[in-house]
Amino acid sequence: MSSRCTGFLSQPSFWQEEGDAPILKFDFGWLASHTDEAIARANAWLPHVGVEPSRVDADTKPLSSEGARIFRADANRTFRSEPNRLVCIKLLSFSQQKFGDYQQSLGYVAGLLLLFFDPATCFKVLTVLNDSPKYLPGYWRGEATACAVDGYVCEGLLKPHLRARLKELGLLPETFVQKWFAGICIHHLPYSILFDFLDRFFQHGNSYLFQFFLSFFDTFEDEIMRAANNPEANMLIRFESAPEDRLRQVVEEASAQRYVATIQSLDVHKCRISAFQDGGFGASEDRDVSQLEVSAKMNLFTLSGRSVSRYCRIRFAKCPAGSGIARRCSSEAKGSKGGPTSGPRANPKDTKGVSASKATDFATWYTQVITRGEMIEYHDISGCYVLRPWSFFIWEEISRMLDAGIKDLGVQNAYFPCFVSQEMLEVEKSHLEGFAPEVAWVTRSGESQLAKPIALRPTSETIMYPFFAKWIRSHRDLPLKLNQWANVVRWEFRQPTPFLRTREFLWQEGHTAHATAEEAQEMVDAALELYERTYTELLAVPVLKGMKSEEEKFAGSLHSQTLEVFIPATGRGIQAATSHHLGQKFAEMFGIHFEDDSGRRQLVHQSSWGMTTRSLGIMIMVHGDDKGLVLPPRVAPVQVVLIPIASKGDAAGEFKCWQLMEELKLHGIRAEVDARGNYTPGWKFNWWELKGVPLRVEVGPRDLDRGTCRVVRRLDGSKKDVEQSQLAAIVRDDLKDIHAAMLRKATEERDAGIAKVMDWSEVVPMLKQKKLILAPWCETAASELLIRRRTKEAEDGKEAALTGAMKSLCLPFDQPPLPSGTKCFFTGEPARRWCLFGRSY
Ligand code: 87F
Repeated sequence: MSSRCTGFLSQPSFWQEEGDAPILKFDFGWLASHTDEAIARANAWLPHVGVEPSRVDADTKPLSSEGARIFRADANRTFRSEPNRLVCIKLLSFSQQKFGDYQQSLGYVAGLLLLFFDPATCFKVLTVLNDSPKYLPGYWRGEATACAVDGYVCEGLLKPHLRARLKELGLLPETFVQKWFAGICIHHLPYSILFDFLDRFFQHGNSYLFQFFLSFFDTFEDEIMRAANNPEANMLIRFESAPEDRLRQVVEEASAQRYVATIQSLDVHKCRISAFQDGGFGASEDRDVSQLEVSAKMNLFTLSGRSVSRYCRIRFAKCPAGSGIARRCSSEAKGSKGGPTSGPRANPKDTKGVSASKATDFATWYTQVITRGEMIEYHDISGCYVLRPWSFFIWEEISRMLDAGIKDLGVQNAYFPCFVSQEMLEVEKSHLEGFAPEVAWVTRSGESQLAKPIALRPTSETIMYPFFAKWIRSHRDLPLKLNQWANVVRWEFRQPTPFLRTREFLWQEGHTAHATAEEAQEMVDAALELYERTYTELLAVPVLKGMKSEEEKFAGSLHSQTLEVFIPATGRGIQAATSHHLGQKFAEMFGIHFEDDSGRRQLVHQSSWGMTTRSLGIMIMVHGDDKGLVLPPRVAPVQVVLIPIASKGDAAGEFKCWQLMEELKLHGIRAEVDARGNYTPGWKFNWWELKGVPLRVEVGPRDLDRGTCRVVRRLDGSKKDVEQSQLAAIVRDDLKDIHAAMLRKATEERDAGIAKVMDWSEVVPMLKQKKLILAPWCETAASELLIRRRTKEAEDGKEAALTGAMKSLCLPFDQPPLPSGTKCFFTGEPARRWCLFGRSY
C-alpha cells in the first residue's frame, strides 16, 4: 500500500527534525511504525471532502503584524524545523485571510494536515470543513459562535442528571466542544485511536462528533457524576485520566446504531437555532416561550401566530450586532397590549422617501438621502453634523481596514493633544499659507480671557514635530512612524456640505520620519496604495492616482500625491485622500536631526498622509440613486434584511425569517429581520431601499410551502427565488458579486466622464457636459492660474451654466502616451504630461 504523501512526512529528514514536534505529542510512536498506513488513511479522507490533492500554492497577502505574532507562536508550538514552521505560518495566514479571523483549533487541524498534504491541499480541506454543513460549518470564523452553539446542542442531548452535574462542576459545553469538535481531538486522543476517530469523522461528518459525544458520556457517566471538582472533570474531558482501551471503546461505540439513529432523528440545524437562543440568552420565565422551546427542540414547531411572534421578539430582539431595528420593534411591541400585530399603526404617509432627482436637483437629492437615510443630523452650529449610527458604522469599517493596513506598514498609533500654541503653529508661517483664516482659536475660559489664545488642531504637524525633534537622536531612532485617529477643526467659510466640507471632521493622519528620501517616498507610495485599496475594495469607488501640480500641492511639501474621484452627477472631481513627501522642510523648521552611522548630523526626511470622513460623502454621491442610498456590501451595517410577507394571523413567515437570519449570522453575514407589525411590506421595501441595504429577502406563504425565499438586489432591483437551504451560500456570493458590479458601474461612468482634450476651445463645452478634462499640459504655474481665471470668467459671464473654476486635479500616474511635439492645450508650449483638470469640491 503506497499512497502519495506531499506533506512533511515525505521529508527525508522528517523524523530527525520533527521527531519530538509538539504536533506529535500524542503520537507515542505509532506514526513512525505505521507511516504508510497513516498516509493511505489520510489520503482516503480527501474524497469524502471532495478535495483533489494539488500542489498549486496561491499567493498570500502580507500578514498583519498581530497575525504574524500569533501564527509564529502557534507554528512554533506545532513544528520544530524552521522551514516547516514557515510553511505552517503561511497556511495559517492564508486561512485567516479567507475566514476573516483565526481560531487556534484551526492551527491544530492545519498542523496535522501538513504532515500528509501540501499547503494548498490542506487549505482546501480546511475550507470544506468550514463551509460544508456536513463538517464544521462556520468554525473557522472569528467569532466562536458556531462551535459554541454546537456545544449547546450537545448539552441539550445530555441526560438531565448529567447536564445538571456539568452545571454544578462549572463545565461549560464550550470546553469539550472546543477540544473534541473544533480541535477534532488532535491534542487529546493518542494517534493510534485518533486515526480511527478521524476516519469516521471524515466519512460521516459532524454527525459522528455528536455520536462520539453521546458515547463518551455513556461510557464515562459514573466518573463525571463522581468528579469532585472542575479540574477533575476537565481531566476526564481531556482524556488525561482515561485508559486507552476505554477511549478506543468510546470511538468505536460512537458508530453504534443507537447513536446513529439518535442523531439522524434530529434536525441539527433546527437544534442549533434553538440552542443559539437558549445558550445565548438563558431561559425565560414566560410559559408560552418555554413551551415553544420544548417543541422546537423536538423539531415540532407548532406555529400558532401570536405566540411565535412574541417568542421571536423576546428572543431575537436581544440579538447582538443588530442595526437597532429589532430593538425598536421590541419597544413598539411592549407598548401594545395585544401583541405586535395590533401595535400603534404608523401613518402610511410617514414614508419620508427621496423625492428629488439625483440628475436634476443634486443638492436637494443629497440632503434628502443623508438625512432621510439616517446618516446625518444637522447641528445648530453651521458646518457641524451628527454622524448617526448608520454612517458611523461605515466609518468604523473604513477605519478598521485602514488601521490594519497602517499597522502592517509598521506604523504605530499614538494620540497627541488637540490644542496647539500660537508659537508652535507659527513656527514656519509659509506652510500655513492660505490656511490661517481657517484656524479656530480658544480665547476664553468661563469669563476670563486666556493669557494667550490657543488653536484647535487643523492638522497636527506643528503639534507632533516638536516631539519628533525630542525623540529622534540617532539613526537608530529611525524610522519613526506614527499615526493618530482624531478629529480636526477647520473653520471653513465656503458653503458647508455634510461629509465633504465640514468644520469638524474625523480622520487618520500618518506622520513619519526617515533617514533617507527613498524611504520617505516608499511610505508616501504605500499610504496612497492603502487608500486606493480602501476605496476600491471596501467602498467600490474607482480612484485616479496622481501627483498634485505645484500650485495645488500642500505648501509644506516637496510634492503631494493624491487620489481623485469623479462624481458623475455633478461632473466634478473630488480629492479623496492625500499623501505628502515633506522632504526636509519641516525637519528644518522644527530641528529634527539625527546622527547618521558615520556620526554626521542630518535632517530627517518626512511623509504625512491622511484620509477622512469625506470618504463617506464620496461613496454616497457615487453610488446613490433616486430611491436613496446604495451601500457597498462590505460596509453596509445591514447586508441583508429579511421581510416576512404574512398571510392573515400566521407568523410562520416571520419565524422562518428569524431562522434564516440566524443562519446568515452564523455565516458572518450582517442580517436583520424587519418584523414591525405596524408597517406594510411595501412600506418596508421602500424604507430599506432608502437605507441602501444590498439585499432584501422576502418570505411569503408560497415560499413557505415551497421551501424558498425571494432575494432582491438593491443595486438593480433584480429578483430571484432561491432554496432556503442555499440562502447563506447564495447571499455570500451575491454580496461579492454586488460589490464587483458596483465598482464596474462606477468605473464605466468615470471613464465616460473624462474627455481627452487637445485644444482649449473644447474645454468649456466639455465642462458643461459635466466632464473632467484630460489634456496635455506645459505644467507652468502661470498657465494654471490663467486656466482658473478663464474658467471663472466663463462662469461669471455669459457661460452661466458653469459654476466654479476649473483647476488641475492631478497628473495621473497612469499616463497615456504623449507623442513628442505634443502642445499644451492651453499655452501651445510643449506639453510635459497629461493632466486631469476639472471643477472640484
Ligand atoms: C487648515 C488650517 C491650517 C490643510 C489646513 O494633508 C493648516 C492646514 O496644514 C494644513 N488645512 N493643511 C494641510 C494638511 C497637510 C497634511 N497633514 C497631515 C495632510 C494629511 C495629514
